[in-house]
Amino acid sequence: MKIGIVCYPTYGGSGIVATELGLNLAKKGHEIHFISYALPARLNKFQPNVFFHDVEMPHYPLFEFHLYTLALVGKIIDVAKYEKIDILHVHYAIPHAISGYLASQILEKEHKVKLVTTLHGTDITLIGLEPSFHPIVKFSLEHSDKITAVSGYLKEKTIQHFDTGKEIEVIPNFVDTKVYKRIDYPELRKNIAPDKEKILIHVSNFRKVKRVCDVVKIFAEVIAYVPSKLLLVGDGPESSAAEKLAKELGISQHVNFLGKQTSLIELLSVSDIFLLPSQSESFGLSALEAMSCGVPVIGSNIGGIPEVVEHNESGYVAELGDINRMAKYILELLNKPKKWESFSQAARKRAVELFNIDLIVPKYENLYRELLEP
Ligand code: GMT
Repeated sequence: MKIGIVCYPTYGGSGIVATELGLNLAKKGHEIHFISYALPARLNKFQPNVFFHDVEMPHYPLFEFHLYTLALVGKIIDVAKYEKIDILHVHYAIPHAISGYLASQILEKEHKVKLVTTLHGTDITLIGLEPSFHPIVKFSLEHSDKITAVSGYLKEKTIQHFDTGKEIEVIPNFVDTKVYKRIDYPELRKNIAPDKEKILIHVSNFRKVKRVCDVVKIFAEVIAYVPSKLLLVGDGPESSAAEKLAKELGISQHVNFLGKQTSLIELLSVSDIFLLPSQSESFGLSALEAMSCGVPVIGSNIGGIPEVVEHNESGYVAELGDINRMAKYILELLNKPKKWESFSQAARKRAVELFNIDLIVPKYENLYRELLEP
């Protein structure tokens, strides 16, 4: 099949899912055309059957604001027409779904394209609820040929807020468990934790919803009992607040701000606990990648997190903002090596058995095929 994939190119989970999906489909022989305003973060090396189309932004003094939605429509039309795309798969509804719809309508007489919209989270639970966006999201969902959501939670939220009457298929996010696996990196572990401290890790885009300051507060409670180090991977609006807090709490020498990193597998492999105390999370892809590397997850009991992390098996979930409880859960695992080992194995097993790329990508392939059936 010839598939166009529209996504955000940044480090966000929706862009990562879209990119990994496209790369895997390309390996299976499909022709994949990524369409975005920059090269997606994980599309950093040559692969056969993979093409990238840059959305160029026209500048004109009259336009005080960028007209990205329209520039994207133009690029989709161009790519769909000349590359003969069968399926246009847009990730994150705003504005991709409405751009996809407009492009397919404009093209209708010349070339038919089926539109698949995958919902990722705040496109439904936050931004999509803005009064000016709500009718557009609702319309674009009603006019998508297929809608998918990355968790049961997100499906329910979509029905609740948008009531389109259309079927929504849950296709969970996935991880390549052959790539994301725990490997020994003794040198790296020694560099980070020279006195055999435990290692806690958090990976995100440091937006407010990720509650990075909670991560620092939880760590402050843990380090009071167990010598540990905290790795903060990623960058975003909350970085400086988290840094300031670590200084105020007198623990900054044990907190490593690593910024955006590409070698996640190494860092996850040397980590003992992954922290995700978010206040909004439709799935929690970073938690799944950690689990695949055998890292138990401590997170909040919200959104799709409990669908990924099985409480008391592969990690623990606690009420949002319950720093005390999350710290207690971490200490429980750090102080009991046998328990940690069984959680680590359960986390890996869950990733392999439920969320492995080889199980999930065929679900998208089947969905595309069904849409193309005459
Ligand atoms: O929804 C967002 O704000 C952004 C989006 C992203 O691009 O990172 O994150 C969402 O999609 C991820 C991939 O499906 C999920 O793992 C995240 O849980 C989800 N974020 C939220 O729901 C806040």
